[in-house]
Amino acid sequence: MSKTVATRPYDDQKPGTSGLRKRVPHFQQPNYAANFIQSIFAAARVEPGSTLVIGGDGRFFNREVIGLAIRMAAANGYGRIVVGRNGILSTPAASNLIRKRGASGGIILSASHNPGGPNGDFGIKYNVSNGGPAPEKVTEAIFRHTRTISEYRIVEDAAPDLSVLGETRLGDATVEIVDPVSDYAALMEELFDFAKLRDLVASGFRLRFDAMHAVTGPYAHEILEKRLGAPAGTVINGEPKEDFGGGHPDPNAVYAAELISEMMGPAAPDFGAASDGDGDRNLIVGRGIVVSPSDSLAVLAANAHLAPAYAKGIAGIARSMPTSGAADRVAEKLKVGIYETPTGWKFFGNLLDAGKVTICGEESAGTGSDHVREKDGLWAVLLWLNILAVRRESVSEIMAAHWREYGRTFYQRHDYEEIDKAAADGLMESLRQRLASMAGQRFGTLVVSEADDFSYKDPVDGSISTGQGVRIVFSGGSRIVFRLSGTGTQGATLRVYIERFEPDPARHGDAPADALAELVRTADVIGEIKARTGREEPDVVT
Ligand code: VG1
Ligand code: CO
Repeated sequence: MSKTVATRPYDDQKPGTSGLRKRVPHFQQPNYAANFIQSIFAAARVEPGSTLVIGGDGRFFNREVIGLAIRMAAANGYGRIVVGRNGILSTPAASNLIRKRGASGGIILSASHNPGGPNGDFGIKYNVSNGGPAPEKVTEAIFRHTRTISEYRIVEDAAPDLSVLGETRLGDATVEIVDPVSDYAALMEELFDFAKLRDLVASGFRLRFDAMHAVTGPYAHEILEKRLGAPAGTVINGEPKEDFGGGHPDPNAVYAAELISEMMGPAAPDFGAASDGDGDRNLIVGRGIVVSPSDSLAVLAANAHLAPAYAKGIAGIARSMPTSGAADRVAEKLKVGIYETPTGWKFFGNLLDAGKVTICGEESAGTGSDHVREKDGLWAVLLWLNILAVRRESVSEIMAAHWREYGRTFYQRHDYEEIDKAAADGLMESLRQRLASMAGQRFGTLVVSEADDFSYKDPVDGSISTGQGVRIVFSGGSRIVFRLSGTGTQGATLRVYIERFEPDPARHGDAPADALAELVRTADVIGEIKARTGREEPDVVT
């Protein structure tokens, strides 16, 4: 029934911030995907008969790799393989399913916010039994295995039809095709006050959700339109497409411009939101206001108690290092712990499992809680709606009140995409070499108080992650962070994160570009960005 196929290693299968991501043609090389999947199974070392969850964001090449993964799982000792119908599972829904089914792990086929299609991006990510992305010791073991792999195992039979719900036998395993939405929607009903949300919607409150032709379409149709009663048409771009309709499923000002322009216009609904390719990110837009993700994290943490699941309060907050300090001031006021982790959701898993934190977030439009072990786009939308349903204020009123209470942290991230890899490495290396002499240096009115290369010691398992981004802090607390992306597939992407705290309410209405102008200029001086990359401007400002 099953056979062993000889293969040879590839040298470039090192997982990045969130799994292995490459262009589709790269993944289509002989045995490229099979090698990586076999290496996952080798590193996972699961008990025979365990359950594995498989799903993806519906992008081009998903079906082929899902069929392959099912056949390989059946030959590698799994007893039950749970797959979303048509291979669809949003990342948070996959995380939920892993937890709910007591699975030993899950394979998620996605390149998240990266574009899809025959020449777009593809990705494979492994999540462990808590439902969260594999920690670094597992991704390192996967990578080690990819370097020496010589064979993989696969059953000879074809994988079952992914469109038919129910169970079939494949080799010694049972393959179960499940509805991708129902368990997730049930979880959302447990967390939030759906009766109150229905009242809000029935009161004439208007919302718009842009699924960007990605995985959240079916979830948003079911939850927002069917269960909450929002009119048909509330969800736009709600049909998942293999190439995301030619778009870039990244919910930010550049790629969700259609939603944002509607929200800034005269007939704007009360609330707008968008999610990314695999459904774990969220963009929140009020009438006339785009909420910065770092601020959204702070507002959600400060108001979470208004939703049933968090009525008893939160245990703590975790944010990735480049995320602004807005959440820190909320934690201080709530007298709960605040943790600063490297970029990527995998670093939140231990803190959530240990009950040290309830809410986590990243500046890259990811927020989530202990309900799963991934960031969760629709969860953030529903928590916002639950807060709005209780407070009955507009998004801009909520933001203004939040800034009055906590002060405002102006924030921007500047991305320089597909720059020359050697230039990017050189820029970071030069910064690292200058770190020791940086303190005390003056740039215009700014004086450097501290500079370092962020490293993190996990407070639960003691593991250490180094080289996680260069931080330059100025007296007064303003900050510039430089790091290279770990999710790109072409060249290098430089991310420059800039923030400044403003306590004065009279200045809270300033435009972020004005509030941050001196820091932006200084980032170029210190980072030598123009000189080293040849770029005059960032490609994306979020
Ligand atoms: C980016 C974001 C990071 C996020 C990661 C995965 O990583 O900055 O915050 O966790 O994408 O998100 P990087 O290394 O490119 O900066 V997703 O929605 O792609 O799963
Ligand atoms: Co994503």
